[in-house]
Amino acid sequence: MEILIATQNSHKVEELQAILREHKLLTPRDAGMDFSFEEKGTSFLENSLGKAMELFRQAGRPVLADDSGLVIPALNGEPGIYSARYGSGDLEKNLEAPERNRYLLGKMEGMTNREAFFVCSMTLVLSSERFFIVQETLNGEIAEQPSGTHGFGYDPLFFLPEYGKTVAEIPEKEKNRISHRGRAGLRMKALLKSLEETI
Ligand code: ITT
Repeated sequence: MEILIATQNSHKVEELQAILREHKLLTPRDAGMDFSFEEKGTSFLENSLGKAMELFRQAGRPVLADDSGLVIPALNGEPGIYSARYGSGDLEKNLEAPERNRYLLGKMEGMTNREAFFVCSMTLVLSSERFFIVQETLNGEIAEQPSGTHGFGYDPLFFLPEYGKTVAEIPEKEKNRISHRGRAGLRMKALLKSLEETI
């Protein structure tokens, strides 16, 4: 089926389209819409539901939203729901990922507890009273320096001990199999299949 995806982030669309292969994901731009959403929630879940509901309100057709980010317990949960704008302060534009990653490494200088996890909260809205939310995580550690060129955002810093590599150093297919977004997307795929008859 065709699903509108409530995001401006082309990396998310690419990763999700590779998982939801049997569906056609359309960005608001593909659908001729100019969509933006101010995230005011206090959790990934609230922002994911908010984004999906707002686009559904405007478009009136099935919508999927992904709100995601990086959580670092030693930084009291930062960057968390502010992952996309972390380190940007009052700047009008968000920092580019390499600068943001440098900013994060600076914050963590000298810290020995480098545990971190990614979160992805995914919402499918079929009508204003009919929606489904899946939230998944990926555990890892913050590396001492960036490495790798795959993926996006914090991937070059996100070290997976069981691989001995960062997420940016593993093939994209493998990221999709194990990541927060990959896991949430696979559950969404199964859900969509089970809902087939009722949509
Ligand atoms: P939309 O709101 O338009 O979907 P966004 O990039 O602003 O796009 P979020 O508010 O969900 O999306 O912020 C997610 C940020 O978290 C993203 O910009 C990255 O910096 C980071 N992030 C999320 N998933 C990631 C992943 O798989 N790998 C690396 N960084 C990720």
